[in-house]
Amino acid sequence: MESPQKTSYQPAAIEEKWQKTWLELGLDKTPQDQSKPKFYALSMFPYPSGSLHMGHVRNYTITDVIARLKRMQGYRVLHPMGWDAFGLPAENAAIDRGVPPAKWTYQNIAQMRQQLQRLGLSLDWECEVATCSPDYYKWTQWIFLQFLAAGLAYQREAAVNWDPIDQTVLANEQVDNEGRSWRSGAIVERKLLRQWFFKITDYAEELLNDLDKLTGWPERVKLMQANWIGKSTGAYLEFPIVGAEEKIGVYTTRPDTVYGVSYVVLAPEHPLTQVVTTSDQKAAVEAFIKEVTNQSELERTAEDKPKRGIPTGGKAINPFTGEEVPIWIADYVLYEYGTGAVMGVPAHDVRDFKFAKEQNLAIKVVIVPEAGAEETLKTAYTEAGILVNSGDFNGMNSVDAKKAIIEFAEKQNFGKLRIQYRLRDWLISRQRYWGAPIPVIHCPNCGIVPVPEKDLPVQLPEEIELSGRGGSPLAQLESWVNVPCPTCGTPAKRETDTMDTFIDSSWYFLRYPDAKNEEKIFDSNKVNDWMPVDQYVGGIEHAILHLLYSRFFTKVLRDRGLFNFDEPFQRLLTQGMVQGLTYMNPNKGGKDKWIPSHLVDANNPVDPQTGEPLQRLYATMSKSKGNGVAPEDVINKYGIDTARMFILFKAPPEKDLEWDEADVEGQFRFLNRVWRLVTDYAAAGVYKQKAELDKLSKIEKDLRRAIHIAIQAITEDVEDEYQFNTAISELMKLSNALTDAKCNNSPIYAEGIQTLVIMLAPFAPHIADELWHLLGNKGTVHTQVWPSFDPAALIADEITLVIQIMGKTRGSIQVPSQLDKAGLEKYARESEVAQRYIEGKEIKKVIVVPGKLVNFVLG
Ligand code: ANZ
Ligand code: ZN
Repeated sequence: MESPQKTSYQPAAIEEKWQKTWLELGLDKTPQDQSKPKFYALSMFPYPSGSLHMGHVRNYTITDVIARLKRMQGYRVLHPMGWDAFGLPAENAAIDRGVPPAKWTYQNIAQMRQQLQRLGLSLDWECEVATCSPDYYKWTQWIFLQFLAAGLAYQREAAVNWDPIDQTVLANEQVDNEGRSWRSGAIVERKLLRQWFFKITDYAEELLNDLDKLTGWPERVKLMQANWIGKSTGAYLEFPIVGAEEKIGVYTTRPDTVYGVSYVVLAPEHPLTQVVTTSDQKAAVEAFIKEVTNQSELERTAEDKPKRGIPTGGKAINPFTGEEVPIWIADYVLYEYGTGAVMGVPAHDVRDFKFAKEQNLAIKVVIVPEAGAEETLKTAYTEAGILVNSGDFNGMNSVDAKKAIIEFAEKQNFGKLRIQYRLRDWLISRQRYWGAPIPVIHCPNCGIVPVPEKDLPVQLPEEIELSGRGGSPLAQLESWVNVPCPTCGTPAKRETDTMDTFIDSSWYFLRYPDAKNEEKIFDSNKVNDWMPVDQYVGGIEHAILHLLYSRFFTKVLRDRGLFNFDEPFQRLLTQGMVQGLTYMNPNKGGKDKWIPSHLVDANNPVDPQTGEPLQRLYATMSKSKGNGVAPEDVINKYGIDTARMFILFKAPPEKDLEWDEADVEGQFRFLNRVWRLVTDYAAAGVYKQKAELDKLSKIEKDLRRAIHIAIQAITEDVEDEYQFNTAISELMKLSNALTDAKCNNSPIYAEGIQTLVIMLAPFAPHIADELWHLLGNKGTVHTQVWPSFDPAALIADEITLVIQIMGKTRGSIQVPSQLDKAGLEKYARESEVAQRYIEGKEIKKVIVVPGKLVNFVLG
């Protein structure tokens, strides 16, 4: 037998050797045979910014451990990677550097792919996708046409967030709470533009209801989605306008307060403002509208800001009371929500109360907490209660009154029940270059004409000048824009908007199972086979939009007959942030207060400029705080396996992780201990004989128990909840048990060493394979079957029994594990410990807790 020489642990050499071997063995290839159950392990694909950071490393390590584990547990695993490669940053960077976005992006991809490959992740690179590649966005465009055909894509004029620096439309979530652009920092303006939308509101109800199916999702994420969808149930009520044909429809969740209406408010954009405004108010109203339309939605609805409004001079009639009330317009009423008009009930709505106080409008109480309560108010009473001053509905409670009032309105034909969602249709068009062109042509005869499928993809022109200003770059390229209409041949124009990059990432997981297909978006059989994703891993920052859009796409494409499942992601793990040691100068303000850690002496943390002492804290690693740890530095120093072990051991996956060099060092030492343990054993000659279980010594039995307890505990830790930190603790315990065991020539010891190496494999894949090899095994440890435990081995021969006198612990004894209560009492009575206290005393009672203790109560 080969007797390996004793060597020290050399991570770099081992990594190179095994990564090469894995490639040769095709270990990471997606198996095509259907005999095994499938497991689809997916990390959220990265934006190719150019370099990998620690957050990526953590994300992909978690998914990789799961993928490796599932392979060993007998699954065929799909574990792919790709690039979310379209988007504004590439374009901006390209403008700064004069390099075309495509070139810049592909360079970044190449660089990051290399970094990823160095991590030894078990990814199948054959299904790699890049959303900016024509063979991918061809299908993004095809999906757009599916939406168009289904009536789920439409154009309309919309008040949009306009970034005056980047000259582009921003989504609401790209505007921060100060009303600034997330990229340029400019104060966002409002602008009316013709835009493309996807009708996600058609799926609001299903998107909400199906959250119940997502049992493998964190509750917190489901709640965030539910709130974003924001279902509310209320009433649509119509208020006739005095002196006009039209009626103002309002949406209210409190129809029970309708007798308290003292005014009606329209959003400034509401078309009826023209109708209701009297001539003497016209100039003032127009000035007000102009002012308001420049504000972002956030500015308009901010809690702390005074509500601004102006009377139109018009009057509306409360259909319940016949009373005439003034019609106002106000900034806090949003045109995009409900009907864009509100009935003002100051007594029972905080916002209306404030507004009425400021504008001197009537406040009429119609709800009281209980019958007979006083009817004066210092603030709005917004709870449910009993109706007063409400005609026939007096004395009813709010719940019944809502129903009765809606019924009455229905009968009288001026209102009905209405369900309303906060979710709006998804504005998908961007006036940008680096995205998938929207595949339609505008023809003067035919209107909007979809680009025929055979002409897809509509390629992005490469010979483009990017200035970074002045609307869509594509619109400036005449040769690209002007085309004959595909239907009638008349000179026509291409759509020059590109799609929101959230569209690219809403379906990439559907392409991976059949990434090379040139004929179709994918083979339905393959997608039905692999989908849904069994475990999705990524950042909590995608808890709302990316996940909601992906769910929406899945439902639409299902309804187009492309596959047969309802939800894309069975289980979701949102990993925590990686935090770095951060230095802050509390005397400095703004971004200057963060002192990059490479400028600070850890033993004496002072500001290098001023000498002031610095505060130490942990914060999410970022360039701006200068607190990042570069993955390559850690890997060069300790190796990939140590980095993985640290990441997995330091915190459970969903919790934040504080990067700590001492703990990294600790994991490095552990791997070195395992290295010594296994190589010492291997050097002594591997003992292959089978153990005779009925002839084991006590030492062997104890070791076997330790091995099987470890198998049980680790298997449970890595199942579903993915408690990798406790799994690694168990590996440490097993390693210690082997180090201490005085039976290293026993087959049980051999079993222990093998089991340790096999269970180490998903966590520290390179060292595990090297040790596996040094133990005289062929091939790779990663194709080994995950061990299962023998329940019989878990049972201890002896247990520790605590002896108590009058409830006080006095000592403990070892007793056989299989005793009944009487047997336990007998052993306890006869023990030296008990004898010391009970000799010559009267025993009034003996309490026996099987498996734990015996307590003597004395007289
Ligand atoms: C009258 C009323 C009386 C209201 C009362 C509340 C309390 P949710 O639950 O979020 O759907 N509202 C309706 N459309 C609006 C718009 N476009 N812009 C601003 N506010 C609007 O909120 C529904 C409530 O928000 C509606 O119920 C309406 O005010 C207001 F004691 O109507 B309520
Ligand atoms: Zn035409």
